[in-house]
Parts: sequence; C-alpha cells; structure tokens
Amino acid sequence: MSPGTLFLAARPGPGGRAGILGAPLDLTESCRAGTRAAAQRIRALSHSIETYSPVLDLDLEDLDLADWGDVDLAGRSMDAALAAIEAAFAAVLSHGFGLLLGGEHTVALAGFRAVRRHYPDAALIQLDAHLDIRQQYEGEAICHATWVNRVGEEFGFGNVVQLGIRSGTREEFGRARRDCLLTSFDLDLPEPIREQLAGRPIYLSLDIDVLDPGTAPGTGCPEPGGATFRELLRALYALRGLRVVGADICEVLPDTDPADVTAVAAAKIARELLLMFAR
Ligand SMILES: [Mn+2]
Repeated sequence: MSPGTLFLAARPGPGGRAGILGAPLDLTESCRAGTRAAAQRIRALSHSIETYSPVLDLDLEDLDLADWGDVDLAGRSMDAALAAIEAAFAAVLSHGFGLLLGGEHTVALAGFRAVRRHYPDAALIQLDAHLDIRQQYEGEAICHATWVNRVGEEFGFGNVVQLGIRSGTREEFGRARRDCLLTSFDLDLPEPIREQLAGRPIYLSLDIDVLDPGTAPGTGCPEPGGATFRELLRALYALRGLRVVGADICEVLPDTDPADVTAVAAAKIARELLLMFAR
C-alpha cells in the first residue's frame, strides 16, 4: 500500500464499515493507457465536493470510512496483479462495503472474485458502454475487453446483468444476449430482473465510459452516445434497496482530461455509492 491523499472524510485503513481500495492496474489498455493514475486523482478531486449528499440526506462524516490505499502492483503480471487485488479487496469486504477504484476494467474480475469469496451467490451488475465479453482480445485471454467472459466462465453468465451497453462486436452481442441474465442499452433495471436480484448480494462494476464522453472525456475507450451524469445518478439511486456489497469505478484516465471533470464525476459517484450501500 502506498501513502497519499485519502478519500474525502476517510481515515487510513484497515477497518471501516466502508472501505476504499485503489487498484492501479494498467497493463492491457488498447486505446490509450494511464488509468494507473486514476485512484489518486479521484481521491484528490473528492476534496472538491461536499461530504453531504442532499439527495440522500446522508453525510460521509457519519460513516466509518477507511481508505486502504493502493494495492502495490509494480512489476506484477496480470495474474499476479489480479490475485493481489482480490486478496486485498477480500480483506476490505471482511469489514463491510468495499469500493475499488481502478485501474483498467480488468480490475472488476478481481473485485468479483473477492466478492464471491464472501458471498458465493453474488450477482454482477455492470454499467458500461462496452460488453467486454470477448473470448480473446489482441492475444490476451484476460484483459479489459474479456473480463466479463472470464466472470461468466468462472461463475455463470446467468449471474451477469449489463446496463448502458452501446458497443461490442456482433459475436459479443450474440453471446451476451443469449447467455447473460440481461444485456440492455438502458440504464434502468427492469422490474422482473430487479425481483430476481432482490436479497441477493450484488457487485456493481461501473466503467466511467457508461457516461457520455462529453460528460466524462477522460477514459480509455470513449464511446459516443452515453448517459448524462444526472441519468446515471438516477439509475444508481434506483438501485437502493438492493443488497450491493461491493462496487468498483474503473477506466478513469486523468491525463486525457485536464479539467478533471471525469475524476470529479467518479468521486461524486463514489460518495453516493458509499452513502447508499455502506451498512
Ligand atoms: Mn467500457
């Protein structure tokens, strides 16, 4: 773990009924690299927003929030990096709600594996522009474009819900629509799916590119036609009542966004998730 700025209103970890963990994984980004800087940038920008959420009427100051720092991934292969993230996040989850800050989206594979250690019947809700369900991508079996396929192989595609999707190959869409519990262009969870997920532990994986590039330009693979920030927040608030035990925010790429609107968007999403789901 490396020292640095803590997330807004957090004390240093370990412990906490809610915990934040940085996962600066940045090995396989295909369009442009730089997500390794995201967790620290999101922490820095978190101090530009309030601890209080007027929509939720809840305050981070009232939460036992621990920032566990970043997992040290220097020099590690993908497999070793994912194992390190999984172990560190499993420790966070043993105390309460866990929030991972990526890193490329492959982080979510480690995040979901860690959640499954604690909650063997956990489901995945993925908010993303991209399906990420390729069997292989540029020779890699495990990368930001294939991690959902690995999740499906390890834990069953019937546990995967994909929302906000607007990009993928014909083959990917064919598999996703055939095998996943739901793959949808919309951000909203249909009522029958919500009923199926009620009471189940849920891991929420949020690729910042689910937002429109005009709202969140600092990301690895910008895809036009995404959500506004308000639309995303409305969809997240609609998840209240579900048993979300862990989440991640991935694919923020600070270097391509000098105004830092992407990092501050991620910080605000992080605040709302922590306030909604920390128990
Ligand atoms: Mn994506």
